[in-house]
Amino acid sequence: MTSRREFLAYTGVGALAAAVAGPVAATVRAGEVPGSRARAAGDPYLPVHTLNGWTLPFVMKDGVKEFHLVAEEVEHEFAPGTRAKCWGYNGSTPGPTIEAVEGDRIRILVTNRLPEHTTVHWHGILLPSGMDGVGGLNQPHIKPGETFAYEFTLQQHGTHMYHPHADEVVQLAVGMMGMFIIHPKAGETVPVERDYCFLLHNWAVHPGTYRPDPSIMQNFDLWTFNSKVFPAIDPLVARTGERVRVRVGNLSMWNHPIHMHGVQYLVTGSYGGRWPHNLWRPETTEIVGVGQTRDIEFIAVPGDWAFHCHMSHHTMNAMGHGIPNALDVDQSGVEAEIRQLLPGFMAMGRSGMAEHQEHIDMGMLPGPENTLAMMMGKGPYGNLEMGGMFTTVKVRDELPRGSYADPGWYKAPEGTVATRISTDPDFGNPPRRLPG
Ligand SMILES: [Cu+2]
Repeated sequence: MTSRREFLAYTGVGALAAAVAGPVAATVRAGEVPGSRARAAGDPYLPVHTLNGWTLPFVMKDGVKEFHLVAEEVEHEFAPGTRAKCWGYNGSTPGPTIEAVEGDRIRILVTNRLPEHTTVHWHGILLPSGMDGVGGLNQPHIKPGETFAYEFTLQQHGTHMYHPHADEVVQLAVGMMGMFIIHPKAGETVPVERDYCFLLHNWAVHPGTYRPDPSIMQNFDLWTFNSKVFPAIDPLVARTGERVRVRVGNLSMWNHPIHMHGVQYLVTGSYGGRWPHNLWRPETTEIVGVGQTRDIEFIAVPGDWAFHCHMSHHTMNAMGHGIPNALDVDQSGVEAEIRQLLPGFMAMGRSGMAEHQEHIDMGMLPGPENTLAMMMGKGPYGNLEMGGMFTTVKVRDELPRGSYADPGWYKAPEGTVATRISTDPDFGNPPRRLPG
C-alpha cells in the first residue's frame, strides 16, 4: 500500500504538511515492516495503526480528500479454523479506517455491491443533516449497484466510527463497520509515538455454519477485536518508554470493560477528541459502552502484558451455553453409557475446564466443522486458555522505532519470574478460615 508520505507527494500537498504539522517526535522513523505507518518528517500527523486492518487511501480532487468505500460480501477468517461469509467494505471486515484532519473537506463515495440497499452513518461526526446517513430519514437508500457521494467539512477531531443505518440488525451483525479517525489541526501538545485503533464486535457463527446469525441478541460465539479472535489478534507492540495511544470503538451488542495489565493507563479521549488534561484519569479497566469510543494512553513498560475484555466469557471462543454444571461431578459411571450413544465422548469439567485446551491440543476432541476451541493460545510457560477479546502488549527495549513486527516472547530478567518453591499441599502455615 502507498505510504502517506508517497501519497502526500503524489497529491501535491506534501509542501503544505509542515504548515499543519503538530509537534513531531523527531526520532520516529519509518519501520521495516511493510505497511507499518510510523510518523515520517513532513507528515502532518502520526497515522493510526489499525490492528489487523488497514487505512483507506484517498485522492485529492480540487482541494477535497476523496475516499471510496465499497459495501460488499467478504470471505473472512476470524482465526485459522473459522471462516464466514461476512459483509464489509473494500474486501475486509471491519472496513478500512478512514483518517483525515480537522478542517479537511472530504468526499466519501459509497458503492453498494450488496444484495440489498444500505447507507453509511458517520457515527459521532458533526455534519449537515442530509449527510448523516440514516436511510429514509436523511437520504434515499443506496440500492444495489448504486454509488452515493457524501461530502462535508470536518469540524472536530477525535475517535469516531462508521456503519450502515439501513437494516442495521443484519448489516452490523455480519460485520459492516469501520473507524473514522480525525486528527487535530493544531497537532497535539503531548505527542504519542504509537497510535493503535480497533473495533469491538460480537458474532453468532454457529458450529458448522458460515453465515453470522443476526437473530442472536446476547449469546454470541465469537468476540472480536477488529473481527479477529485470539490467538489471531496481532499484539500491540511498543518500545520501552514510548507513549502509546489505543483507540477503541464498540459496535457490538455488549459493553466491554477493557483491561490492561502492567500499567495504569490514562483515559484521554473519545468522540470529543483528546480531552483537556485535567479530565484525564488513571484506570486499569475502562468500560467501552455500545456505540462509544474511548482513547487510552500509557508509557510502555517492558514485558508481555495481557490486554483484554474483562467479561470472562468474552475471552473465550465458541463455547456451549446452558449446559449442566459438571464441577465436582463424578461422571465415571455415565461416561461409558454415553459413549454407546456418542462414540468418543469424554466426560470433562469435574476439576475445572483447564484440561479442555490440553484435550483439544492432543486431538482428543475433534470439534464441529468451522468452530474454534473455547480455549486457545500458547505462551512461553504453557497454555493461555484464552480466546476472543484477548491480545498482548509487547514492550521491548530494543524494538526498532516504528516497527510493528511481533518481537516474540519476553525474556524476563533473572529473578523476576514467579517460581515453584514447593510441591507439598501442606507447605507452610498460612492463616486459613476453615469451615465449621
Ligand atoms: Cu467484553
